[in-house]
Amino acid sequence: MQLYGYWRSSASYRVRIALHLKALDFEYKAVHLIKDGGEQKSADYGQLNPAQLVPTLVDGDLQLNQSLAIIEYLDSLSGPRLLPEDAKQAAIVRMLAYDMACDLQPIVNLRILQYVSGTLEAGDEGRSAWIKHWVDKAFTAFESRLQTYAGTYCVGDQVTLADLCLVPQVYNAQRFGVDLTPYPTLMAVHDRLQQLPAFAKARPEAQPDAVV
Ligand SMILES: N[C@@H](CCC(=O)N[C@@H](CS)C(=O)NCC(=O)O)C(=O)O
Repeated sequence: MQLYGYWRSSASYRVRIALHLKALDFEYKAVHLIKDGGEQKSADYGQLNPAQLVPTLVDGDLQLNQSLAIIEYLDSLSGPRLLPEDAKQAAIVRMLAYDMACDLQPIVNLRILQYVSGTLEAGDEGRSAWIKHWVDKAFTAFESRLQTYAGTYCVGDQVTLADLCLVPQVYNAQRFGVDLTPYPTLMAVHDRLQQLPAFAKARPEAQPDAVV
């Protein structure tokens, strides 16, 4: 199996956590999202993902984009289930996962930030304000959901897809200096997840392409 990703990419980070939780061997192929305008835009990488985004998982003749589709595929292969068997619980897990992966990550993704700061001329200050605004919106709702659903982790006491989607967005928010003290439950769950070996191995700074 090969994972094409980037150390700081939150969508790649989710998939790395899943691969480590499932103890699946994989070869990490770094795609530099910044160098020379971004390797994700190269013709070679376009063969792997015409949307010019990471991650891509290659498993034999299967070539997959979209981190949530990749994680559901990995979930079907082995190891502890990231989506509960119970249909209602699974729907709750998906709801929290999508809060992060569908309603937050896409609007703080690199190309959006480049458009805001560059094309719309908002600069670094405008970019920071944008990130803070949307993180606060999403994390306020998530903090509220956790009052209902959290146990040790986002939904009860088992690690689920929701946890894989939360941790990378916290990394991203911290990277851009967002104050996370208004979200104590979210941060408590995050801190417990960070104790798990699979989450530690998946951290951006632990990747071969990390620049720290
Ligand atoms: N919905 C996609 C999102 C993928 C995505 O946005 N990837 C980002 C990194 S987290 C990317 O490749 N950005 C490159 C760019 O914006 O040019 C997924 O979950 O895989």
